[in-house]
Amino acid sequence: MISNTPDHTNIITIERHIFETQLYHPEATGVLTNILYDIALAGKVIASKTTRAGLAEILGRTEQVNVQDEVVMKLDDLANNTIYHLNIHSGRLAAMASEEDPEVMPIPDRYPTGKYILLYDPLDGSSNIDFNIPIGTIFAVYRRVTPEGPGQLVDCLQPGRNMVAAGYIIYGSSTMLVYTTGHGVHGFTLDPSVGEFLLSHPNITIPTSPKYFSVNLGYEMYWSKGVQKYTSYLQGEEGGIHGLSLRYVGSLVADFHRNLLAGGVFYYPADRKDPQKPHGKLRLLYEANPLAFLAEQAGGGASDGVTPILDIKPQSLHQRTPLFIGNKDLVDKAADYINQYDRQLEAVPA
Ligand code: P6P
Repeated sequence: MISNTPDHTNIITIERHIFETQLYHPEATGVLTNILYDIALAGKVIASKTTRAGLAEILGRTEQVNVQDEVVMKLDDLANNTIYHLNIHSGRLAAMASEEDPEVMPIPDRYPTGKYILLYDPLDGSSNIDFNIPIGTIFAVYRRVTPEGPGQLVDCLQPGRNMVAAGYIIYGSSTMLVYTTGHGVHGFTLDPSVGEFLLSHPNITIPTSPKYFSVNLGYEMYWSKGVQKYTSYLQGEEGGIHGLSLRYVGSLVADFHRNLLAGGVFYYPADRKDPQKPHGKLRLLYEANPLAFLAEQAGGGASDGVTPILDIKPQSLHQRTPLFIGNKDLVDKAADYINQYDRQLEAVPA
């Protein structure tokens, strides 16, 4: 006997949801939908490894150092290769670029090329792997701008406003995939018993009253005066906002996810701590842009302290940017303090 009780009608897989969202795009040919399927599959593979990292001897460091001059963790390497090899042959992409690889990765001649570009951070926060702290995959999808053939650097250096999809997979107490194609933000939780991402958080919007602010206060001495004043404001000093708690995991996806669901602001400002990284630590293409698309789609905002992240024209593949992201009024307040106390921030590559 067919029933229409919620138990039976509420099982919405990510495949069904992406397909139904695709209906907003009459010109869509299903290719973007299939790219998102493939990312979800990569997430399932990576999740299966992260939940066994302690047992499967894939904890710890490889001998490699990546283009960011960071030691590559074994799980980083596995995640990077999983996403690459699940997408390289599909005929849906013209190129990929990974936070772990120095150059653009065009589709080799032996495979068909498609019309999309995939930029990804395979496993952000990987330095936390050994401590069982949530980590995440972050991705952004663009249409290519070159007419044909293997994708090129110019296809990857598009402003974030051109993104057609973005999201992240967080490997925490549960594995969740959160994505947008420009029609709201939607969260899916992996049900390990059936191996499917099931809709658990439809139409996520950032709560209007924030609960948290997230920043590494250990670096306060290195910040500009405007950012120091902003931080005092968030702590209730000098007529500031009262009642915010400080939560900082040190894993961008975990910090962003908490603020997305509970309300708050995360910021990683430019600092004088590392002369090699005058614009802060986070990457524009693989971290700031996709999360900024999600934040704006959830009713929030994201800037480099002055300029909306999605308006920045990237100059280089691994460009870093300061990042203020979360409740729009809190992001805008940062700009007020920075404009009042600091010279104009430059959103140019490090
Ligand atoms: P810090 C992790 O290494 C990461 O790239 C982000 O996930 C995180 O937000 C940030 O760095 C933490 O950096 O300097 O506070 O340890």
